[in-house]
Amino acid sequence: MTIKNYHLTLRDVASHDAEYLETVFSLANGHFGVRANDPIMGNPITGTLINGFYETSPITYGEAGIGYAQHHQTILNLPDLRHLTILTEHGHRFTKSRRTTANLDLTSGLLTEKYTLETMQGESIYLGVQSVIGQGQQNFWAVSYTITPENYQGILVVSKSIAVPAEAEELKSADPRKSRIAGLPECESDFITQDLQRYHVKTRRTQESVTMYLGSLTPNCSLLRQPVDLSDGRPHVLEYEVYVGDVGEQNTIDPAATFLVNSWVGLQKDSRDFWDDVWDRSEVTVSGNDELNLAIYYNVFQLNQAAGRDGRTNIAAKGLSGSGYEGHYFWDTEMYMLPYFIYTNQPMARQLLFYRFQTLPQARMRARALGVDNGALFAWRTINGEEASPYFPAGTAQYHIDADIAYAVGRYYEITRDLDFIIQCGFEMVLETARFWENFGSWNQVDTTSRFEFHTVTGPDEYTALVNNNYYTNRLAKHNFNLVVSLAHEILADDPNGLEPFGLSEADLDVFSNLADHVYLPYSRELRINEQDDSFLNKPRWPLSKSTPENFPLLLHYHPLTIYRYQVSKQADTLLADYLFPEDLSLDQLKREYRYYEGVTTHDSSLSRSIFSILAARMDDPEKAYRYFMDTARMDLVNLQKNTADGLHLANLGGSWLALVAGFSGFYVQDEVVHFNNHLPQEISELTYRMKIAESVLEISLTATTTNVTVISGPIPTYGVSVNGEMISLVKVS
Ligand code: IFM
Repeated sequence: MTIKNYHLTLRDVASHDAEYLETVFSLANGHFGVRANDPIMGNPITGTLINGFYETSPITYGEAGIGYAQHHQTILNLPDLRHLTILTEHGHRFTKSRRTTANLDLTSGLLTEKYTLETMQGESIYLGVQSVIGQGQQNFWAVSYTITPENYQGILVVSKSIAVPAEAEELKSADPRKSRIAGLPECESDFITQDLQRYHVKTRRTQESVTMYLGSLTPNCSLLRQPVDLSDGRPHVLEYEVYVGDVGEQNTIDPAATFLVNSWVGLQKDSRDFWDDVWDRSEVTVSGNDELNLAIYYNVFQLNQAAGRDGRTNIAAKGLSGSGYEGHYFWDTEMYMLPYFIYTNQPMARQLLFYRFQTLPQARMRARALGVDNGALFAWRTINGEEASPYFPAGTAQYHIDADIAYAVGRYYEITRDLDFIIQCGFEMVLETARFWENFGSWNQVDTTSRFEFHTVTGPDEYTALVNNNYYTNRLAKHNFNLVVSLAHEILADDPNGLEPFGLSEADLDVFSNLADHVYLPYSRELRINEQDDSFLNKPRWPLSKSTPENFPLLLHYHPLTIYRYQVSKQADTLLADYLFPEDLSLDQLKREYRYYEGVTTHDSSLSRSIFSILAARMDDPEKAYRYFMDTARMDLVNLQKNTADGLHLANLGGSWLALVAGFSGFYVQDEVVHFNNHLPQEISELTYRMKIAESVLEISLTATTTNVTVISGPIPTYGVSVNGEMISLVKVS
């Protein structure tokens, strides 16, 4: 398979909203992200975001309650690294700027843009901007400006510095998806030499700090008031590099020496090497539709840009492309984005899971705050592991997050057999979450049946809150109980005393097995479908057919209590469980459920459509799957949710990969057998992608009539492979 030379460009780039462009063309490397702000106009609020660098402030409640989350955690908006000031020799400043082209090379990570600049007096020049972010060298970002005369051919005075941001006003928005503004941090800036600036930023409450350096890479070029003579009519190039330190890093680097090593060309190579490796492991080609192919390439690109790689950080709901949702990590990671990493890059998946592990102490404290004296409850939304959701009905009440994390640990182990990780970290998470379920649920005797139930819970559907027995939650809790038992047996098989450090006996395992067997899963005999919860099907239906597009998303137009009283879903809920556990239900039941829940779902959440696409494919309705997939694949490129300006929808990006892999190619793993089932829609003539399972890179290629799976590198796998229901033997291609 040849890696195509994919570039993201937008037609009529100048007609797009500036903030939308800033997000879409943002560059990131898991450590920090640089929004593609106009270098002249800038963006007064947001420019650079560092993963996990946040400020706290007390949450003020009108009416507080015991155990409510105490502190906001808000990612810091750091200075705009792309900003440049240009004056004519007469002191006329170029204040008007028009972006005429933008081109993001997805195979190298190089962003190339062109602008036309103008002073109030009508003098104009062209500005070319190329920028790249270090991928191996994760502390670096570099930019090259090319200035060319238009009607102005005199001397220019160019200045570049990291500017201390102005205090931004708190946003007055009723949109809960937008970020709050963190208070201004302490900032210090000095010029070590005329071509090297140091900028130090420290949060006031958390007392965390980061040091940045800005250096000129152009010989004899001062950062401030550098003259550039355009009278020769030729383009003039100025190159700069920025070092963005790690959070809390001691100031031990020698930036001048480091900058010499990481030249502009060096950083481009560093970036290209990284992307070569990514595409080698996870290339996806959708033939027959270039636009779609580009979209999926872009999504995979952005997933890789967003993911924290150090085990200390994770993937924010908006990645590092915007400050929406305050830079918080949600269940989005485990259920929507982690699968991509589990099946293409296991060391990264391990790091993302490790992040959760190191928040276990906070999760234990959270469980205590909820009156549970054994077990752990992970935060619904967080950066530092503490709960940061001030609205518990759609926050802490979504305690399915515990089982989501356990589920992800299980999926990781299934494919890696990484027992070391399980013993060191994974098992403790699965055990502590199982203990939470054991303590938070309750037994209920109904006629002759003993049921283990979970009351007052919010499932993934955030338009239905604080109900009893959410099907998704209960099904995932049941899985959590089963998983603790099966992983315990893996540990015991390795070491008969292996459970001692966890204070666990075989009798405890019997308790978990018994709980798993008795978790109640609501089912409607009348409709012959799984019920979203005990009350959902009894509520009046929201009159979706009478609602006009202006009424959506409902969360921006109606009080939660209005929405909660109706049978209306924001996103896939019961269907999400059906996707995760295909063995649970017959195709007929799936079809009934799909029809029913599709009729009450608004897809107001970006986490919804990908799941509807996957299940439509499984139901052999590839055309419907394709329609949902189109929305999923291009969500941010077409600004479908109308808030891409606040950042990309990372869960959907992961979901779009899943829609191809789990949907059109019917991939799932069960009982050590990897299954592929061809559900390709006619709009796609061929789908080819790569995945890494255990030590083998597989290439899967589907057309309307063929399904081929080959080993590209690594050993022939020991696990079974089933294609369209038949077990096959894999061969290695050289
Ligand atoms: O985690 C999601 C949730 O499921 C729907 N609202 C947005 C959150 C962050 O993406």
